Amino acid sequence: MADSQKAAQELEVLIVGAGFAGLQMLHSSLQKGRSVRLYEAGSAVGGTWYWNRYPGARVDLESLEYSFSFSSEVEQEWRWSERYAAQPELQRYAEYVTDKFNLRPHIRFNARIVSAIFDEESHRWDVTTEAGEKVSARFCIMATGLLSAPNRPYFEGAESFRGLQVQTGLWPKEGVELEGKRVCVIGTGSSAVQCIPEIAKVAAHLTVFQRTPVFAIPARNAPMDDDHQRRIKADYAGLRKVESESLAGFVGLHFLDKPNPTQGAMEVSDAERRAEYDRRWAAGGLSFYNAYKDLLTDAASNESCAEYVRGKIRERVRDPELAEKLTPRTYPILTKRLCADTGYYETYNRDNVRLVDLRETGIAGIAPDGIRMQDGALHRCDVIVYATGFDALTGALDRIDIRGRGGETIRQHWADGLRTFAGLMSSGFPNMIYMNGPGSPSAVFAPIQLAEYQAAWIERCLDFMASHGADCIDVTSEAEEEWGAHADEIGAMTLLSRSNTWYMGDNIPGKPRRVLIYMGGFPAYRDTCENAAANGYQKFRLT
Ligand code: N01
Repeated sequence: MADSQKAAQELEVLIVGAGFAGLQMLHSSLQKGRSVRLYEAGSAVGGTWYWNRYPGARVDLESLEYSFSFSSEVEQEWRWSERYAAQPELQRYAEYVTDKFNLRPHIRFNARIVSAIFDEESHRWDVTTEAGEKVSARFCIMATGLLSAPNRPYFEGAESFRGLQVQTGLWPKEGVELEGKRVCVIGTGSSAVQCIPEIAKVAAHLTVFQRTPVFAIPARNAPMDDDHQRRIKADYAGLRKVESESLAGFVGLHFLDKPNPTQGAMEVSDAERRAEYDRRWAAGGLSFYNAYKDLLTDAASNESCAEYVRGKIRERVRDPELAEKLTPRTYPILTKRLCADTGYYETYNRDNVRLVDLRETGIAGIAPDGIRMQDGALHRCDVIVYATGFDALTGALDRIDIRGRGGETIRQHWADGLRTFAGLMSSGFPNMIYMNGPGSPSAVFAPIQLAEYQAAWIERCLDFMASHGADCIDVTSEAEEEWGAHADEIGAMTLLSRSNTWYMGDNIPGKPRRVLIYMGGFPAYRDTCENAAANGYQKFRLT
């Protein structure tokens, strides 16, 4: 290989993933003048919003909050058309940011990374794409997404199905013909809650297979009010400051006066509590998380909220028996990610929609013409939609053959449960840094804001290394242990473990159960990261 070609394949920074986190990292690395390239498995930018094109896909945080804050020009220039942007608009936004900062020449599309092997001599990562391209990088920044490794359970006979089988998280770019079709949807998580009402509108018949009912709150999406948008833009910095001091990174724009709750739900009178829930129900969206400070830690407080939402389900579904089947009773509200819905429960009032409760009879397998149940029933269909979720947080990383010191794979490293320091690095995997990674607050904090913070942290770290003549950074196993124990302790103070959820790894057979997200809130997380960097990165080994 000619020297110039070789140089082109030797990067300082290699980024994996062109979602919002990867784009942010690419932009900041370029600004620093680093030799950097981003590898993306898809053919365009957008990450989650590139892959999840199912009908009804839209963000569940308000777009004015779920957006980049690093550039006030971007904040002012981009006009959101709806309160919660839909997938196409979010992808356009990602494209706009990519072009505005001229990121495209630095991205390799259709280039899925399949392996990353650490060379202990050179302190570099040898990285290979699916097509066999090899590249060497000093640092690997894994912006691979927290919900990007789709989980598709296998049902016996699936290959015999004569119709079409699709997954919400890998929705075909060319779209799926659903008009007049008989459709089965498996799963009732956030993806299902969004696509079920849309599919029901066009399909001849829709059958939904529910294993666990969910709590959903009306999103109350609407065209963006221009005055509202103008008001927010007039003091975006103020909003971002409030967000960054909040536990969740978003406040809900109806609740700017109360970004962090100070009271417990049972500290107020029944009437006051009811009024607060009514206010949040009317405003729509996920602000229930912020209604009281103890909804995720106190069973009685949690139950007051759960019972409020159960009452609403009874109001929304006409048939009381059906309403009961759709009502969650076996786990605390908010411990599974709350869904923001648009007409989800009402969809079950339609004549062309049927709910199959898998607690009554399970799926036996897939026949050529539909889904066969253990009680012998056959649900005929033309299309099966798997809305069955993701191997969350760790899946996008451990599906890559990542080998650190001594050839240990990341899968081996996590065999008995997740091990990271602050969701940033794992011990024995030097110079590899995760964004929105497992063990960070990613799934319970605004992911764009977290990525912005992490990108800045990474840049400072790389600058520090350069100015101290270090080319290798590894987190100590003590720091990793300490963080894991702390995250477990905080997790155990919540009701999270009373629920089977991807937050705990429960949805993937064989995945070790350990809290995969940091529940201590962003301000505490940021302090940890800042302290770790203070005094010469004492929690790390620099060589
Ligand atoms: O996945 P999920 P998702 N047989 O894991 C069921 C974000 N998101 O893609 O609960 C039958 O929540 C499973 O049943 P159970 C958001 O953070 C956001 O919907 O395990 N059923 C469940 O009902 C969300 O939390 C938006 O008993 C099976 C469903 O499939 C996260 O992504 C939109 C099954 C999976 O639900 C994941 O949501 C979409 C089986 N073998 C997603 N296996 C926004 O609104 C699984 N299920 C922005």
